[in-house]
Amino acid sequence: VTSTRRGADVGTLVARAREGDPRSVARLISLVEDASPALREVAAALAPHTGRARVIGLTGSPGVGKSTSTSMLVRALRGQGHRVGVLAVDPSSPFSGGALLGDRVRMQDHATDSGVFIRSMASRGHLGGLAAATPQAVRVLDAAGCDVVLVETVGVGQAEVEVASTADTTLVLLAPGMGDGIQAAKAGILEVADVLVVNKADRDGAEQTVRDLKAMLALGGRHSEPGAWRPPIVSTVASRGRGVEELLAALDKHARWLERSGEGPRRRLARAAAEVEAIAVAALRSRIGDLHGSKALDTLAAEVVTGTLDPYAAADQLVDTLTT
Ligand SMILES: Nc1nc2c(ncn2[C@@H]2O[C@H](COP(=O)(O)OP(=O)(O)O)[C@@H](O)[C@H]2O)c(=O)[nH]1
Ligand SMILES: [Mg+2]
Repeated sequence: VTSTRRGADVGTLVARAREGDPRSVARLISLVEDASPALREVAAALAPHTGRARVIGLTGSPGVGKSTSTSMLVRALRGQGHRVGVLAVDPSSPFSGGALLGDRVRMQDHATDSGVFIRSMASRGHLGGLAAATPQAVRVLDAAGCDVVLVETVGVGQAEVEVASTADTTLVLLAPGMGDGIQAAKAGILEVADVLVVNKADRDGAEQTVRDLKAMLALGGRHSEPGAWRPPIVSTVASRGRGVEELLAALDKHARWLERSGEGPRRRLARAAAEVEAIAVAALRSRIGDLHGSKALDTLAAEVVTGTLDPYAAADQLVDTLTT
């Protein structure tokens, strides 16, 4: 048994996490986030207890209201009796404690609620970064008995694609007057959206944003294929809890569609495959790292220099030595 830095062994931590002990949950997330030497043992101990949580991703530009919406959803889901986990994945702004979600006061309600786990993820040098650490953290929350895990990710670059590959259902948030509709289309985030949320519906231009989105959805893409899910557009005022019923209804509808269409199991399979692939590629990369400057590589390089070997054949030989 690998002991973790602060004493308790992995088996004990997982057992305590499953009883809902927040400190053990936090400790396990730190272990997977730091890619601790105990990572493999943690992953093995969690595996039998995972696969039940529903993962909902929230993505969108900074300031659109992801954290406020997350808080709104936490409250509503707690009201339905669900245990909820929250992961805020934002490499640009590491949060701490009570400041995690936008609305400090409201989150303090959640802070004393044992049915809610909230954690911010920073890329603490994890092999493969946040993309690799996030699914492991989701597993911890899943094993800890969370019925729903909300993953908030800032929508820049590849982040929205990553959250989509982690989530069962992806919410894409937009707000009026941010030029978001057009940006969304450009970035292709409409393609990853299962539910489109126009937040800040109390602001001018919200109806126009909804119309823009409808027009863009009508243009085609994967949503227009036969039998495809057509993402509903839900208007919310997250700061006042408005629209939460409609949002929950849209989430429920999508959950039912995922099961009925077989897309749910397909997504989970694709997610696991991507996870295994990423870990395998990282392992191969680290082996190649070991080879850098090694005799095997130098010998092959010398043959390429003299023309005895072409670089493709040399690479094939190198790959063979790595995988056998
Ligand atoms: N007017 C208005 N402001 C909102 C609404 N939702 C969130 N906000 C405010 O928008 C700001 C950014 O919200 P936040 O949830 O931190 O955005 P995030 O960066 O996407 O997580 C905060 O000041 C919120 O109080 C809304 O529906 N209407
Ligand atoms: Mg936020």
